[in-house]
Amino acid sequence: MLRYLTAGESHGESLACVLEGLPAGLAVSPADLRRELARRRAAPGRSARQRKEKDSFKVLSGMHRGATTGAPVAILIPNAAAKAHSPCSVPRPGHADLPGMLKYGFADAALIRERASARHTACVSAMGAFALRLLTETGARFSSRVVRLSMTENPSPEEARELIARAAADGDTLGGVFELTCSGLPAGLGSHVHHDRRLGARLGAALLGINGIKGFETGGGFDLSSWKGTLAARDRRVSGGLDGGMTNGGDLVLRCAMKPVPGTEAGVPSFDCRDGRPALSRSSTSDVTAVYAAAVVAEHAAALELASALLEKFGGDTMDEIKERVRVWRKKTAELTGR
Ligand code: EPS
Repeated sequence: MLRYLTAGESHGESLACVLEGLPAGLAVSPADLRRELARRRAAPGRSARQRKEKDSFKVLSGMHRGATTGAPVAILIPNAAAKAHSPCSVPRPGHADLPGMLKYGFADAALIRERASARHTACVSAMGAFALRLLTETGARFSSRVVRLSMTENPSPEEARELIARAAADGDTLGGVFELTCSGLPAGLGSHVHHDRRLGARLGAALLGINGIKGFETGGGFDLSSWKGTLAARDRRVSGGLDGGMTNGGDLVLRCAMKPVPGTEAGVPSFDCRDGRPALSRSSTSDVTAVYAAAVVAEHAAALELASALLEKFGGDTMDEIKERVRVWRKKTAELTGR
């Protein structure tokens, strides 16, 4: 089993995370981490802050000569935009500000938003580089694509650029839908026996845990409700790689809907919690759209969950052991299914 924790505030000194449960002998290079962090940071639609953040990182533990040792991997990602605490008494509607202030008893929204920020997803991407490596070493391949940006289906890069530029000019933000595909996963990850062991539920929790994600589908998703059973049972796209909470050897297909970032430059009506008077909540640094970045983070969050499920199924303390067990399992399932 893999487990991890992240820590840090959006404009605090640094982000930190610990990933525990990796086997020994997983080769992960600084270039692997840099590539995954850059895919997230440089995605279309990001705020001006991303030109400042470099997402430089330091791996503090758990590695020796470019490979994991089996000990916890700790990573530090300093914030280039670190700054002194700046209190705010106007909660941003649609963000964690107000419920967080009520829950934790603060009159200062910054004490909530600093941690609720999606900045911490840089940690997910850094750790995701390890999980992706583990999965690709055992034969899996990931990809993601934005299938809707606001109202536009399958936007081309030019269409996306234009939509983003128009929304930025209006001081507005855009949501959308992205799709993840993971091919080459061995059959039998997850389990049918309990709700919290079903892989679809685990992946749903991982992806709905990413800031701004409001909808989650596997395979045919919501559209399936209008299909007839006789048709659905014959179409492999229906299951999206999961049957009964387990991988079935087909491509895993997941989709997420992301809301538009609710903090906008144009502003939305709110109130000042010092005196209850109406106030405008404006955000000049929001991402115009976080959908492209979230698709990358979702690959990483899903990879962490899938790597965990793979380690549960195959066990093993070294990559060599795991790879051998996966090889034997693939041979056995191929013989059983005739594929
Ligand atoms: C975020 C708001 C923006 C984004 C930030 C996520 O930052 P700021 O707090 O400076 O307005 O730039 O994303 C990142 C910094 C990042 O690296 O992803 C938010 O409120 O979620």
